[in-house]
Amino acid sequence: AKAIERLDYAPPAFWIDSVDLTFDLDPAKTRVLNKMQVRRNSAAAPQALRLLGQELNLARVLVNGAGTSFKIEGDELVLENLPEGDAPFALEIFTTCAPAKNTQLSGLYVSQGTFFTQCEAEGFRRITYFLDRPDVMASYQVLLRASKADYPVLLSNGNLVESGELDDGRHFARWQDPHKKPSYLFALVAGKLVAREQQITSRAGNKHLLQVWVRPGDLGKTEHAMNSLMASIAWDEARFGLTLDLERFMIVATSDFNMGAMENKGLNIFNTKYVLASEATATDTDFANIESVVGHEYFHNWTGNRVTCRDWFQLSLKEGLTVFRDQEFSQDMAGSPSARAVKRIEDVRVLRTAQFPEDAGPMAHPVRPDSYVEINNFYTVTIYEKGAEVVRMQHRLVGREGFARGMKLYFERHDGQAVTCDDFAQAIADANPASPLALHLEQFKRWYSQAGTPHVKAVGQYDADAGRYTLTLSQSCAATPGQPNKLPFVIPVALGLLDAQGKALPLQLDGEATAGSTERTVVLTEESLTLGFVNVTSQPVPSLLRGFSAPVVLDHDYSDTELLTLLAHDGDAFNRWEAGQRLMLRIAINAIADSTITEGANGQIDQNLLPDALVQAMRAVLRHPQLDAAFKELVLTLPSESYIAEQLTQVDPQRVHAVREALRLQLALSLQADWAWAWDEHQASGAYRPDATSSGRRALAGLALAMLCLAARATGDEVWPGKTYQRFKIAANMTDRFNALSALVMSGHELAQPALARFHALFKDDALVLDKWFALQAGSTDRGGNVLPAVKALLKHPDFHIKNPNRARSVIFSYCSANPGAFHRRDAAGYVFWAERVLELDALNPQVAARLARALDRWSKLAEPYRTAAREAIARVAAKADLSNDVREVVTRALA
Ligand code: DPP
Ligand code: ZN
Repeated sequence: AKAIERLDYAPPAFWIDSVDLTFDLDPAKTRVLNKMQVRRNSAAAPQALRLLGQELNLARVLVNGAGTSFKIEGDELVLENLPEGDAPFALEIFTTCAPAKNTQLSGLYVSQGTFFTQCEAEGFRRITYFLDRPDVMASYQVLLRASKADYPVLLSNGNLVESGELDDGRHFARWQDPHKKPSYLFALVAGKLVAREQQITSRAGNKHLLQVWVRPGDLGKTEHAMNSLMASIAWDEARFGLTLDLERFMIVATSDFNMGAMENKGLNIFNTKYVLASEATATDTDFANIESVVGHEYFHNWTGNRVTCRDWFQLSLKEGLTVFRDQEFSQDMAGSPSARAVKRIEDVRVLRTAQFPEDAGPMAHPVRPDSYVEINNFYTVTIYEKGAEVVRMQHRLVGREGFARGMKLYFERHDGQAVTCDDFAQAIADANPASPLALHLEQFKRWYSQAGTPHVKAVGQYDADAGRYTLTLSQSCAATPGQPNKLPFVIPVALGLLDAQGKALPLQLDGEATAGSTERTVVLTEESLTLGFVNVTSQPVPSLLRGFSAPVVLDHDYSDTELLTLLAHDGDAFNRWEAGQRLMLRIAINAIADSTITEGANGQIDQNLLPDALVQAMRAVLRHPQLDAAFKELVLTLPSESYIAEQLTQVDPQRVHAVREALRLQLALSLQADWAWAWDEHQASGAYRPDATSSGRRALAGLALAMLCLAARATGDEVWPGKTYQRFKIAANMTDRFNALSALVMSGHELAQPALARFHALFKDDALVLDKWFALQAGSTDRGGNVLPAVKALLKHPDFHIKNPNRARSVIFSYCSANPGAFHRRDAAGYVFWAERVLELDALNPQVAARLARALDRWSKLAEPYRTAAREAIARVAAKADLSNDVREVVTRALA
């Protein structure tokens, strides 16, 4: 398949004003009658109408009620003999499809006896022939007909206008969407479902019906999703003045779903993972994710649905903005400044462990890509998370109120339109004409067009006699595929200065009459910028890139003492955490390179690597009387193996694993008494609540237990594993239970086996909990290569189903993508396993297969023998003749 280029965009040659769809739903053969009102786009040159369709059986095409000639060219239905002029004409197309055979889960498919659709990005063409592109927006009317006994609930977008009985035990429902929409937002659901309902009245006084539809046994797990939906609606009204524009808003959950969830107009379809929760079956993280994903999809109703994308290159227009909005929502829900900082740290951790590697690898692409073969491959952390950072920088450059003004202008200008990333930035800038964003708008847009993670190098120089501190910031960005040279970015750098005692210093730049506040944001636009701070009475410690004010790597030659000062005192919680991470990262990197530090026969390093001062500093954080538990848990967690690996030019994954494990063991052993204290101190009292404070306490207690079990493994102590097993058995909620199970499994204690067996027996009927059970084992700490055989055994488990994406991810992705220490084996068996699974999945579900294919993105950074073996495995996949476009694009880029 050939690449699609952004610059080739042309408006559609025809518009489709309305669509009237009739479905006769049958798993084996569903009949779809599609009646459209079509007219020529008078602005485009006269040409044939080319409708897209995939895996459809075409039975009939009528133009204004009469037969017409047509051609099929690949995926296109080509109509040449259409009425002249730009008057609308009726086009009727009758096709059938086979939902039961649809294992790709794109288009119309069946999951556990219920029909679902997934149309983003290009699934609608698997339902009927259409101009399946986001800039064609139509009014939809949908008639659903099906067996009433098998499919008692019939749902589609918008309002239910009519329903009733038909002959032969069938029934029907007619739905009408009051809003025009692109085809990717179409949805239907038909099956045996029940709903939790809620009537609400908006601030504006409008009444709405909210529904969360699930399988009958799951109704008891929908309260949190409903609460999250109500909170989302209230938040968007309060923060952005955006109200719900529908009488009815529905969420439906399915177990078989490629993504997390989908924002279909008025009929969001969700992966059950992001709907169902009870304290007995869902962890605090699950609760937080549900809140965030429900918010995300709801916020799309404006940012994505009311204003949509002109073409798929603009995907981040809706995704980056909507991730920014869901991040802000979660922060506002978390409440306190420190809980907000915890959320920010978690978001940055995702960006740095997943997006930075993407930006440095073969799949690197700008936030607004220039070219793709398969758009499904571009639902990436770059489009989503980096896209959100690009919006966040705009927010910073115009301020909170300015950003709200910009959003208002964006909707005034573009409501009902399909627009571009440029249109968004323009609206934010135009609403804030004096802002640094408006001043540097064209240059700022390089964040959309240039791939790669910029580095900002900071060099400070203190002149004691003059009381002057000079700080030079300079930027650079490495080449990425297709982009050898980068031009300077607009980089907001929030900063402060601390004295040696950790006190924040008032900031006064050269030429300023008086000192201002202790924090400011400077904007780096040139290759370098020199700042002169005056009246600085002692050597300062700079706190740079506060709150992670730009998605860059900050290089500064901090001394250990400076970092310890920041860790102990920085008023910016993000940088306080960051100082600890830098200290531990530095130790890890030095140890990895140090050939005198050797691994024993068991692959372990038996030596202390952390200096005493750092252990003491970690203890001080752990025991700190004021810091939040959630923050402590983040500080006391070492940088991940993948993040450490990204700092190296050549990666020996086993070495990285061994060093990180040695660091973890040292923290476990040297802080044993402190971990025991932390465990005792953070026991919950009262009813379970998933709020930020209580979940932070559980997270720290969970880390403590993991460390105590790890230490016990080294000392032979049986008390803590015993206590952990006890906690596992009697835990009152899934978070505590799973943390205890995980502590036993990850420390490799023999009690892990009975605990796993017991857990399986308890939850064998709950698919989402079984996913955790599978994922924990596939993600377990490798000891002498024991994880791969365990993973292979899990694939043979009666509860393993490769066609179910959640289950496939829980085993295969947890091993290949999330467990580097177990996956990168010297014998290459992990890579062989990977190649087999990519091919196996590709025959069933190319989207999921292509995600897995990316597990070896960073192969060229690997040391030998991994590098050659990984490349061979990729080449083996690439050699397969009939690969999907999805996987083909990933492996081709990887080998380029
Ligand atoms: N369902 C995906 C999301 O909400 C794609 N739109 O991000
Ligand atoms: Zn989204």
